[in-house]
Amino acid sequence: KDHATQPQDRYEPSLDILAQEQLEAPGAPEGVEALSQAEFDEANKIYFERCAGCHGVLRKGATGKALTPDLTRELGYDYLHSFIEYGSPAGMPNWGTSGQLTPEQVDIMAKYVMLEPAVPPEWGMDKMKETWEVIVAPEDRPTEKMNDWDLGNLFSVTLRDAGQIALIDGGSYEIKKIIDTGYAVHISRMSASGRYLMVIGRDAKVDMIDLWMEDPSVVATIKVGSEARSVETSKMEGWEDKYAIAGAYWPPQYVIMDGATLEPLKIVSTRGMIYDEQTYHPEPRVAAILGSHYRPEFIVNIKETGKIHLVDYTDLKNLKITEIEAERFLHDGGLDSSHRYFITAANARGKLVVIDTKEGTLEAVTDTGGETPHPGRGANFEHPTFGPVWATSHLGDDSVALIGTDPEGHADQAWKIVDSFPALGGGSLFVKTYPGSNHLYVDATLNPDAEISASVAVFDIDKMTGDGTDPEFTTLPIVEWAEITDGQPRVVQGEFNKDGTEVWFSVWNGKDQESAIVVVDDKTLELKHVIKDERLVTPTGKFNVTNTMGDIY
Ligand code: DHE
Repeated sequence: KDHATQPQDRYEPSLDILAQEQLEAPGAPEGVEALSQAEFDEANKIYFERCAGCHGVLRKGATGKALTPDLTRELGYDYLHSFIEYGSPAGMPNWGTSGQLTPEQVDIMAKYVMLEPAVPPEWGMDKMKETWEVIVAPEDRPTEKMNDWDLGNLFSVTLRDAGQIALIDGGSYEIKKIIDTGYAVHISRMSASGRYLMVIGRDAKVDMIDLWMEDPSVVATIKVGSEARSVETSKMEGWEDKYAIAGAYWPPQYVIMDGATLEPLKIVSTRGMIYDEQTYHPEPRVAAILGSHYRPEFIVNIKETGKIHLVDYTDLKNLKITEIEAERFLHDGGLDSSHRYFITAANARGKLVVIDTKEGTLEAVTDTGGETPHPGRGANFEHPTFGPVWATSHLGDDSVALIGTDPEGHADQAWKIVDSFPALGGGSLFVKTYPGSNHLYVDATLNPDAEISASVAVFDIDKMTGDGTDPEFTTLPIVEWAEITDGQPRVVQGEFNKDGTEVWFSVWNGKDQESAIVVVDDKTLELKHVIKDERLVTPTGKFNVTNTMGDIY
């Protein structure tokens, strides 16, 4: 099927934290103009915030072209200047003509890319140990739950630009506590027992919160690099809460930590060969990480080399890593309903990669037929025609694709795209449903149209015929329900409560504007509640303790 591709806001990793690093200006050989330290500092900041996501910290190329001095000096100042000024149809933004960079900034950026790249510092065991702090030692922590909180129905909500999380009670909607975490905090994950909440900031700071304390607080913290996006814990039976793992964008590495103290135990660099070309890549970033339920392993997505590591944590001294050739630009993903298969997007390649976590092998690589799949953890449900499926929406077009996930009962459809149909528009980030729910929710957070990014599409699962006709959807006016009129709030990431009766959406506005969380009744699709509070600054991801602990989505 053809799907309308849509313009969308850019959604590439930006390396905000590296932009704060003070790096020394390199000298320039004859024929290349040097920059003053002040110009170099400004150029570095612009480069890490706007360019490094596509071109790489070391400028070796990723989704954007390589910009190493051997290439850029060949191209010359005039060529580079007009490329930065006007952009290209291949995806380079028109930084100059759009007014995002001033003429002076375009000038220094053209000169900057002709200089040697500035290399941010490494972050080995020495630095990890320096930043590691056990605030409450395990022996001083409670041996049972000391508060009257309904932990199973607690939500950890990312307050992105505040560098905090809000712990919100799923029954009363009361904000129980706000906790300071890392900068531009990104995701929360639960330990297998439901006791420890792990939160990671983009500054690679991991905070471990003990939910059993009378007043749940951070009990251990560490900085695992200078830029990061993912954290996870060991989920295998017999290994619950034993280990934690965090993956970094810079330096490109992941670290296994003690699950009770966050003591760093083993750092693995991801630098190495790209899976298909088998050429060296100096900065393969770590994207999604998942704790396997079938083996004592962490499943680690390595973006630029297109490899998935299955890291066996039973013996860290004799570490066994299964390295799977998958596809380049691995990003996010989740498990199927049986928890046996990990399905993940190689987003810039338009593909889904399926790993059999029981056998430890690659099961399939499938084209979604859409532009830039972005599933979050995906959504599992029983399709009336195709049986168990897993859904993803797309950033680059309006399509929702369903992949068959039942190789035993529906072998013909396993790991094939069985249906694809339009939702509200491009710029979608997350899909959501719940076991037993009849609804599939699809957001359109980054759609340029304010009305679309303010709404959510809902499909009736029992009306999906699978006969080629596109299922109809209902549009929920989430921002209108929140009664917020200033700014351009975007609706992002549905998350269910513990028993699957309500789904919560964030209304994500500017830092100085009002935001909210809108709670929808899953049966009636009616507004149930709006959570508003001046402490709810830029709420984005929401992680229900039970659902996050058990990978229910
Ligand atoms: Fe995320 C998950 C990376 C921007 C909200 N995001 C992830 C994961 C990765 C990632 C690798 C998977 C983690 C895992 O499962 O272990 N995100 C990135 C980026 O590189 C990117 C594109 C740009 C950047 O510079 O950070 C980016 N992400 C965003 C946002 O702008 C979002 C919408 C708002 C925010 O809070 O920053 C955002 N990302 C999320 C959320 C999840 C996530 C809510 C977890 C979804 C879930 O259901 O588990």
